[in-house]
Amino acid sequence: MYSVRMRAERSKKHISGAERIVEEENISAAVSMLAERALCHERGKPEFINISVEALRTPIKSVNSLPLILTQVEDSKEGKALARKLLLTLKIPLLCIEKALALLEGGPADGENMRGAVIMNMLGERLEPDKHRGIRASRMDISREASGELEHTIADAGLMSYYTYISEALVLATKVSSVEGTIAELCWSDDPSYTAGYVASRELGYVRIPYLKQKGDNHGGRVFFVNNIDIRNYVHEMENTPVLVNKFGGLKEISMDRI
Ligand code: WAQ
Ligand code: MG
Repeated sequence: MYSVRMRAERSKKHISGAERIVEEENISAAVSMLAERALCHERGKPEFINISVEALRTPIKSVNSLPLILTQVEDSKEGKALARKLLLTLKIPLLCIEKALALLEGGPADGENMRGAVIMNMLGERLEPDKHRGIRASRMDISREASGELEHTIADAGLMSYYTYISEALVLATKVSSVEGTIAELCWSDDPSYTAGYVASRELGYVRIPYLKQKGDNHGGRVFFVNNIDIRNYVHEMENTPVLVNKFGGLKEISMDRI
């Protein structure tokens, strides 16, 4: 199997990134699909596109996706209130939660978006070695069967127009939560038209929140909340261990009296 990865930049600023894990005969289709993605992004035309293809030499971890939990909120204020509650339920200290929200609101790389994620410990300290780039979860994908199951569920929920966003984010969050030491992840998109985000964790699943920012806001990002990690091992596993989602974890409801 091969890892095919794309990232696009303009004026040294991150525009988009995406990746697949494919068999040899599907490499060229994946490359052209990713090139197309890079060229038609709402954040702008890239001046630099990097697409890499690499044979995977480590065994692929096959996992079930996190369960998907759909929530409804009126606006980003309500969305953030829900995200705070979920993170508190997961025992993330309020100080860390507020710091993470403020970072994503203002652009965690000195006012710009990062290419990767912030790693935050339970003291609110940022552990990612490069505060501009951040850490990228990488080498992950979803099998055709699992994406078929996910597609059914998303279609039934009337969310088909967001399918690519949801599928890619669910795969990423599943990989992130599978790395030992991750307690939770907070994310919202940096695409100005896309207001949705999520709080993901092994304990509660992928809780999708339709509004975490206002339309038109081009800030976004990810924070991985961690406890007791060795940063080098953590980053190594996040970037390198190949993960394939082979089964969709299903649509779940969350009992709101827990949060
Ligand atoms: N690893 C770590 N951080 C990443 C990665 C990665 N592979 N890819 C993106 N990021 C960070 C980076 O800082 C981006 O600026 C930020 O996340 C947002 O990336 O409807 O679209 O690709 O359920 O814009 C979530 C909601 C959508 C989906 C997330 O993220 C839904 C999204 P984007
Ligand atoms: Mg984006």
